[in-house]
Amino acid sequence: MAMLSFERKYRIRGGTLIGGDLFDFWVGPFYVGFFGVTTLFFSVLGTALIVYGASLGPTWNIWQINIAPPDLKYGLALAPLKEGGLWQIITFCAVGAFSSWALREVEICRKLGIGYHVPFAFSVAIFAYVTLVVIRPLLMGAWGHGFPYGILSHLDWVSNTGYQYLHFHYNPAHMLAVSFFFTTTLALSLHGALILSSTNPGKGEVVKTPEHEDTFFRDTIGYSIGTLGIHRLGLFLALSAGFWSAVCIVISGPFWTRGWPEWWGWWLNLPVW
Ligand code: BCL
Ligand code: BCL
Ligand code: BPH
Ligand code: UQ8
Repeated sequence: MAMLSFERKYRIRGGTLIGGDLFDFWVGPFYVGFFGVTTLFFSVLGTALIVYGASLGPTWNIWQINIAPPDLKYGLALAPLKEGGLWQIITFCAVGAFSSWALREVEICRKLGIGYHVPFAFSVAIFAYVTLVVIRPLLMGAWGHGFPYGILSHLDWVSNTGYQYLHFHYNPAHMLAVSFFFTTTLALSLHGALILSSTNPGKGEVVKTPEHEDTFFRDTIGYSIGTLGIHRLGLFLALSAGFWSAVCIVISGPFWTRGWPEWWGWWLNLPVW
């Protein structure tokens, strides 16, 4: 693949965390690196095992394919391949692939001399996934508490797990997570719209400045958080959404085993009513 002139400037040696120069090269647009190789290894193996699991039946219907975790009776032990063992190996591959992907991002940041913000943010998503399939099952004593790998079956798991706690909306950490997801979308819609409004003018008009952007919000709501500030806020909102999601599920079971509506008893029991 032909290189753009700026790519020649940034495609420099070094910055690797492991392996020195060994995998320090690009294939087409992709940086490889040691962690590119491990990403590819875990991704191909994990995906192949999903396809193998599907081939065991009962269906090739893409919506219905399901790789279930082991029965609860296996606890934290390894299960036979066809009774959840596949799910266990796929989970291992998935954690390996996602962590490798994050570390490959770190190496790319080091080469470019930029901050680690993106891999840090991705690690919050990985943390949410690991909470679902490793931390919570460990705390509850069985791999069977992880979610099944299937397009529809994982939705069944969410619904069933929700109703197990009678009314998941009453989970206070779930409330925070949901509110942060909504706020993130509000912030991105304002930001996307504001940037386009000033930098994508009609034919014959000039591009406006950050002053215009600030002024729009001062005129509208009396305050502008600023051009750097909105990115800090956006990152904070998105990571809070992911973080409180992990919290809301890890406390369901290991910390609170009854219905979530009951948790609000502390409020009703305040001596002030
Ligand atoms: Mg889910 C929906 C993947 C965890 C609740 N979920 C989806 C679908 C997609 C998916 C099939 C759209 C997601 C999306 O746009 O995301 N979910 C998915 C993955 C994980 C996961 C890969 C994971 O942790 C590894 N989901 C969970 C956990 C619940 C959960 C257990 C809380 C987060 N998910 C729900 C609910 C819904 C989904 C509720 C839906 O309504 C929706 C759906 O339509 O389901 C049928 C944003 C990300 C992107 C836009 C980036 C692109 C991601 C692509 C689309 C992912 C493809 C996954 C592919 C089919 C998986 C196989 C990988 C191969 C083997 C390599
Ligand atoms: Mg709820 C969880 C919103 C109703 C039961 N619920 C969540 C949270 C989120 C949410 C706060 C999921 C986001 C998340 O964890 O992302 N719920 C939500 C909303 C409503 C709602 C807005 C609503 O009513 C308007 N929930 C209900 C009802 C219950 C209920 C009341 C069911 C009856 N809800 C549950 C349960 C759970 C949630 C149970 C959870 O477990 C879940 C949660 O908090 O999980 C932590 C985090 C993101 C991830 C886990 C994705 C990780 C992605 C990984 C790292 C990368 C994947 C790569 C992929 C494979 C690559 C594909 C290949 C490429 C495309 C090439
Ligand atoms: O590269 C990226 O983006 C382009 C990284 C990424 C990120 C990043 C990246 O830098 C960041 C900052 C985030 N995600 C952030 C977040 C949010 C909060 C912090 C959070 C809401 C979120 N990501 C969510 C999600 C979801 C949801 C909601 O479900 C999905 C599906 C994703 N993120 C997906 C992705 C990918 C597009 C990308 C990314 N987020 C990471 C790509 C990657 O890791 O590639 C290496 C791995 C593979 C190519 C395949 C691995 C295959 C496995 C071995 C087998 C499959 C197992 C799986 C468990 C089966 C699941 C079946 C489902 C039907 C349930
Ligand atoms: C055939 C093959 C794969 C060979 C590989 C060869 C090899 C040995 C490679 C090793 C390295 C390796 C492991 C490569 C893996 C290659 C694979 C499999 C890649 C998968 C890629 C992947 C995960 C794709 C998912 C794409 C997707 C659906 C993303 C969803 C997120 C969204 C919505 C992205 C679209 C917008 C975008 C591009 C944003 C980026 C961006 C941001 C955020 C920004 O702020 C900004 O402004 C400053 C930009 O402009 C500069 C942006 O572009």
